[in-house]
Amino acid sequence: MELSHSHRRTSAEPDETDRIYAEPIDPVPPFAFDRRVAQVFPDMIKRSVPGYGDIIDMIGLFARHYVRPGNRCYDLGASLGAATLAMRRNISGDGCVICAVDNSADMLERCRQNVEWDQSHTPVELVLGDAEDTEITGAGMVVLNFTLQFIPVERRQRLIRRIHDGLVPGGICILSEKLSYPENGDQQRIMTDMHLDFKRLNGYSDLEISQKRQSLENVLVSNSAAELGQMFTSAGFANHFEWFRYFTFSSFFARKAGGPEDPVGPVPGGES
Ligand code: GEK
Repeated sequence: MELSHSHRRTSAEPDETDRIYAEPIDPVPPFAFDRRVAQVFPDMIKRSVPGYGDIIDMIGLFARHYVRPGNRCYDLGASLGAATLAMRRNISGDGCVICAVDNSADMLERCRQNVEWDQSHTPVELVLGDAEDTEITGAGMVVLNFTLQFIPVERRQRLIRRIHDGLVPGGICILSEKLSYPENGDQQRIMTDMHLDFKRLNGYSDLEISQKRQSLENVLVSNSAAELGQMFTSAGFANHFEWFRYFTFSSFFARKAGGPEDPVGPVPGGES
């Protein structure tokens, strides 16, 4: 399989512009992944999360490098399936299955359309359910791309442990999150300001930015990088590190002990 960006598009439908918070709303309801969000989600996440497209592309490359024939892969909080398709387009080994899980029926319905539209061959199981209840087994790769931040804080460690336990030796977890900086007020303020400017640069008005921020209060709750690192360590991962950061947006790589020292990805006819 050649490396290229030619498969970057991940939606069956062209992106629809996010205008959900463009008009005044009073009171602003808590953010929910409902039908309106599902409709505009690709546009919303690209204009709101710095580096999102690059993280998706690199999830594909991690899959190419680490997923081995026969592995199961999980995309927990799959939304419209961008990470699922990135993995799918990069897995060439036989016998792999990708399990895409989301607890929003509206998001999963659009994910189903995107998976049906995509041409690559690895089977995808679509699961309408809670990431916390998903049985994880025989996993070569588990992706939580901006999902953990929506799960109650006190239950996050349990999920990270379940992911670790469900990975095969040498299997990997990619965890992307918006971070908080409790020990560095200056950094928190500067990175937050820069992120607001990033959203303005992408065409969001101050009203949209402020209403979206209100809607996410107590819905999206961030951890610090140190807290996430501690979760990986307590769960038993052999190593973990941050491979990406852009303002407050971060992505971690964590690997379970064992497996081949230097995997080169699924080589046709190679070991399982
Ligand atoms: C992407 N990963 O495009 N169980 C299952 N799904 C959940 C849960 C839960 N407990 N809580 C929230 N979700 C995607 C982007 S978006 C991130 C992920 C964002 C789902 C929720 O329905 C939504 O689809 C997703 O997690 C979070 O790579 O919008 O900032």
